[in-house]
Amino acid sequence: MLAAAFLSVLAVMSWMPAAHAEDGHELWLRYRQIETVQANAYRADASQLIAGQGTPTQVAARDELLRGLGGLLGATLPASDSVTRDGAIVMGTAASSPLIARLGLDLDDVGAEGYLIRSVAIDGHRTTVIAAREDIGALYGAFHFLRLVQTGQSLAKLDVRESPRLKLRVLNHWDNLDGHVERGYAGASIWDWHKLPDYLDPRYTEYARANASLGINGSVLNNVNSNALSLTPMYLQKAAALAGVFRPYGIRVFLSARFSAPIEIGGLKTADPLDPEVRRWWRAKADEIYRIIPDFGGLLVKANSEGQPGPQDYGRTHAEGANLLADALAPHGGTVMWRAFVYSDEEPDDRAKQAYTEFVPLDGKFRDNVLVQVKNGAIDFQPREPFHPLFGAMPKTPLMMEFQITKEYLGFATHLVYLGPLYEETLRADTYARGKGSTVTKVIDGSLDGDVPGRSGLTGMAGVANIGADRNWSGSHFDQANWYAYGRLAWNPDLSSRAIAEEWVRMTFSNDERFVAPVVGMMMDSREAVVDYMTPLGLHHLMGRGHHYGPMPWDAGGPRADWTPVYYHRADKNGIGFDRSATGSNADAQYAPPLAEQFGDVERVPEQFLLWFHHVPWDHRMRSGRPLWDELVHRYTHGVDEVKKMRATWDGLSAYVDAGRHAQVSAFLAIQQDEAQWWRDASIAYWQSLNGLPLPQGQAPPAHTLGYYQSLSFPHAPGN
Ligand code: GCW
Repeated sequence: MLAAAFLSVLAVMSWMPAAHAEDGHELWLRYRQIETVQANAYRADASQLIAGQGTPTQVAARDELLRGLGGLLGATLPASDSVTRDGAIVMGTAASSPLIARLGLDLDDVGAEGYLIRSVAIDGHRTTVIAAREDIGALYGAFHFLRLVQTGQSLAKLDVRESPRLKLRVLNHWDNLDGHVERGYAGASIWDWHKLPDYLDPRYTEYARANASLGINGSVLNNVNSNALSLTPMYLQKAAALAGVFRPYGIRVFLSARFSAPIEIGGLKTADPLDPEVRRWWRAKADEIYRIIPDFGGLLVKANSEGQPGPQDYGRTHAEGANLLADALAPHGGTVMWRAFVYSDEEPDDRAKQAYTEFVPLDGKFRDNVLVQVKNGAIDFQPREPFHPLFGAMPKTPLMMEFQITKEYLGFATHLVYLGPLYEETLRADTYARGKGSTVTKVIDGSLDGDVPGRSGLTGMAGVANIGADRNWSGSHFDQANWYAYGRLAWNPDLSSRAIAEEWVRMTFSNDERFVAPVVGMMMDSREAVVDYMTPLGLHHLMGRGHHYGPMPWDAGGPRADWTPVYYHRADKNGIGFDRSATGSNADAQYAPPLAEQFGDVERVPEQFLLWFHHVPWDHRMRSGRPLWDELVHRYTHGVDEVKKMRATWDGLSAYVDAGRHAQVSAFLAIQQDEAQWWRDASIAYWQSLNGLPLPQGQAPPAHTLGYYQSLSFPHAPGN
């Protein structure tokens, strides 16, 4: 029987057509049939499935294994109640599976979301057990097991024990109720608010599956620049419908709250956090939300930042504002994620300093169910920033990391930039807050200060989503890798970005080593390339005003100085860079002493942050021996050359990718090359207009005059 099935599979495979064009919709969960010899080997370790279907989550886990293994191995996995042959897979919890209960596995310390995957013998048969304490752990284990097959790993002698390091692993959607996505480059919002709650687009389930495959367990549905309407009954019903779709996949729904909602939708005269009416209003609102969405996750708030209302409008602090909402949510177990992305509307202090200045004095003043959500750097998701000085500076307050997955400042959807190395660089940065080894990861996972008396055990990571209605979800095939890397790092911040890239490439494209190695290489080099062609050596915030598309280092004027590039580069005929040392804004003093000293010393600062922390003359001697000006030009050119290399690499790989995806990536790389050249040339033309210096030997002049670059305008650039 088996042999016959095997032969028929071979027969099917022999006339399988060559790779069809794919549109990327299936993400990393493609489950395409793997090569025959390997599939046969796997079939010996995946010969039957014993798994419950008593709850929606159990059904999801079981369906995923059947779908995944069915696709990968090209054969339907028989489902059964008992282990009758070698290669059985038993999945579940002690409650859902008598077999797992019987094994008495030690599941005590895997937690509610963790799992074990073990090779064991059951009734004399080689068996793989995917066991968890809760159904959701088994679902996560199912995805892990599939990943092993998708990435070509052995299933013999498995001994995996996994649990997430962070409790909240959430996506922040900057999606407006009208379907526009702020900083979205993948089309409109996937939430069809108008048709919700009655019509549930199948995409919602696909979204939930994809996120669950990474362990993402929360979704903030609406933009932090929020509309109070999202808290009205009509929109809560719509959010509840999404919560219902996500629930089996372990994903809870959160909403961004507008601080002035009591006025706008509550008819009150004030939103003062200490006003008894306002407190009553929020408590009633929380009760109402939980009546509609019983497992609602909580509220995310952007307050007193970029014109958003907040507690400071009433002379109150961020802590008083956060605690207002925290008190309302606490009886229901909800969490407040209060953003630290703030900079004063009036005070012209160095913008890099303002979050620290406002938040450090509030350490210890937040309720237990508040997380302060801090962007990775102090300015704004630039291609490279030093880690935010708040990390390590608020030992009594759990801080949550906010990464940006959408590439607002990194070339939108058309530049191939893998963000894994950016995330990893931040997470591994040493804050020196409690001596050497006080990494940002230890700050956010609570291991650095978790034992500070009175501190809550909340931990979390947020990623600003790059998801939209485009068929490929993220606007480009390679941008899917950034969603993937974010999710994997939120589960385990110690994973290496290279290992994650490799996993993703294998699952998304091919296990062929001739493809995997060069593509992983491209991805790993891509982040440094974008730093070089856009903002080398610590330069930052030099992009077009408002839409943030393309270079505009000359831009000045307008409502606020700290929205303009000239504020950040401070270049003139003598030099360039923002002096954040003791002779300047002294922002470096916000870091722990050993780092503050290093950053503040122009001789010791890492060169990648030179112009972030120092204003130096154009002939400042670099470690390469070149003067700064030559080094800058060299870096710009190097960035462009890296893109040319990526193009050449990708062009040579068409044999390993379906034509559809290959062609789109090729076209986007061509756009990236043009735009990298544009960034280089426009930047060089502008700096030369200030410093009057000649180009170093062998460096090509900009293709156009400065006037040409300055004449370009993009009123309809996306995401604005
Ligand atoms: O990155 C900047 C963006 C704004 C965004 C803001 C924030 C949601 O340009 O579009 O607003 O940061 O993070 O609040």
